[in-house]
Amino acid sequence: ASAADWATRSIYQLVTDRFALPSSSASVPCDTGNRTFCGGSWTGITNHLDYIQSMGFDAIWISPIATNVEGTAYGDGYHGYWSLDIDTPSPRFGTAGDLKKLSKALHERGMYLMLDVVVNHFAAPPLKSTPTSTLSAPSSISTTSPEYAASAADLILNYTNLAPFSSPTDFHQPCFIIDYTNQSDVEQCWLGDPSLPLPDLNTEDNDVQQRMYSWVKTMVKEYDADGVRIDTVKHVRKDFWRGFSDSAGVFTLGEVLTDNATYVASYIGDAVDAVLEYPAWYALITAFASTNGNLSALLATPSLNTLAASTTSLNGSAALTASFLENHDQPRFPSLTSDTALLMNAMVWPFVADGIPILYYGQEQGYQGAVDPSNREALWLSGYRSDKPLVAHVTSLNAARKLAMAGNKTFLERRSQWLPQPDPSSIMLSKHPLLALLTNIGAGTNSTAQPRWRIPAGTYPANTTLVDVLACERVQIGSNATADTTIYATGGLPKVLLPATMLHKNGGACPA
Ligand code: ABC
Ligand code: CA
Repeated sequence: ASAADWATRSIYQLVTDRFALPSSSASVPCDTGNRTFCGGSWTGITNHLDYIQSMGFDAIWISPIATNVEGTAYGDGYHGYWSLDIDTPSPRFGTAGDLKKLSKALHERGMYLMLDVVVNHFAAPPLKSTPTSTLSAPSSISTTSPEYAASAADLILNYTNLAPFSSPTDFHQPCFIIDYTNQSDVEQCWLGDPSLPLPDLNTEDNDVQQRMYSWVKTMVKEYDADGVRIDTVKHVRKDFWRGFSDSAGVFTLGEVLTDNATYVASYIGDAVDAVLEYPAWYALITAFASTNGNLSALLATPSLNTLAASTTSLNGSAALTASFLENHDQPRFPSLTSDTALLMNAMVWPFVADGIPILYYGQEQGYQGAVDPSNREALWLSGYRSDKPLVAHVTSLNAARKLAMAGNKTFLERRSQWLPQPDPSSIMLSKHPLLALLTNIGAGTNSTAQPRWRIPAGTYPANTTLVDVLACERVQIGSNATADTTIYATGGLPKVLLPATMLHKNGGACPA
């Protein structure tokens, strides 16, 4: 599937090991702190597609499928990012046949499959391990510590287990990235640390490059994937990626982890089809993680689409970003605040923003895991309950976006726009015909202090009846075509508005 195909979609991101057990009757504990396999599998996912689809998602992104290293100082590669053998799907998650069945089951439902691929590195536990790093000291070694500074060249690694690249010359010379502002360090030095080095693939080598290009092509074909999420994009020279993306032959979504919008935008089009919206994510967290959050930071975040349009060789109106509130690398939002009104507001943004919305599994069940590895809880422990308030919230948000697409042919092309901020604790994001009214006043503020929104005259015609699809309540635009319409918040909750006429056709959101 192409970028334009993906633009209409809504993605559910999951960690295969943590999403669903192969047999639904079993209930197995999963202590995230152990950093080991909990038993989730591809068959488990296949058996729970109803759960995902009934919330309105029409694509899934699964964690990397390759066989990973086990028994390292930081546990096992249950998450998939520590490649050992990229030609063999991990037997931990099932067989190649199971994965193909998942792909087929998705396609029968009209859903897409996104694979996650790692090119930048493999993983190789050192033969002599650093004694100070153990599971009881789980945070990574400080880059200022003596162990880290110890020459990476002293590492004794066994490359022979790695497949298909098993020679030191297939990798860059050992050195750990210390200076993230130095792009050649970022590209040529290694991620990881002395306790678990991540050998950095020599993507400058022509043979290595050709083998990775044909590898991705084979992967996509073998599992009939519709798209590819690419890990650690900024750690490989930019001009490696376009050929890689073309070779994949499907939509590519890159991870460029930084809050620097100009930097992130420079990868769109020239390297990959789209990027994860990390810059706006940083602002989103700043805005909603507390009732003192700075909302204008979100308004001030430069648009990746605009930046990319002026700095890269992009053309067309394809979706260029993907928006999210949570993922497997960042603390879950409820670990930052227990205020459910703030959470309900922050969750709205990815569904009204320009990017393809992504929801990280477990968010709909109110999971609260903080930093990695706590944010990778087993979903089976939730019972996959669909009567949870956040499940309803997500379902309404997906429905609103789909109704907006159905109601307005230019919904996807028209860039979203922040309307003038009416009040320090309220903001309004318009992506016509959708209008999101957001506030970070929080749930605890008494009713007289609720903020107000002011929908500028002309946003909708006078007398338009809008429906807040979250509460299924009507909101009336005033009869005076030149006057703003003022709306007050209740309980610090957000509103997602659509013209009532767009709701009648499809059911789903609010019954007419
Ligand atoms: C494990 C443990 C951790 C432990 C660590 C040593 O080992 O779980 O507790 O601290 C995989 C696993 C992880 C694992 C790592 C390392 O490997 O999932 O559990 O951590 O072994 C991708 C994936 C991610 C994956 C990898 C590696 C890459 O999504 O799941 O991790 O295959 C960098 C990369 C980014 C990568 C991320 C984890 O690390 O660029 O691709 N994600 C700065 C740098 C970023 C850097 C980030 C790390 O720190 O610029 O490049 O990301 O936290 C902002 C700035 C940012 C800045 C942040 C901190 O502040 O704008 O630039 O990011 O203001
Ligand atoms: Ca690299």
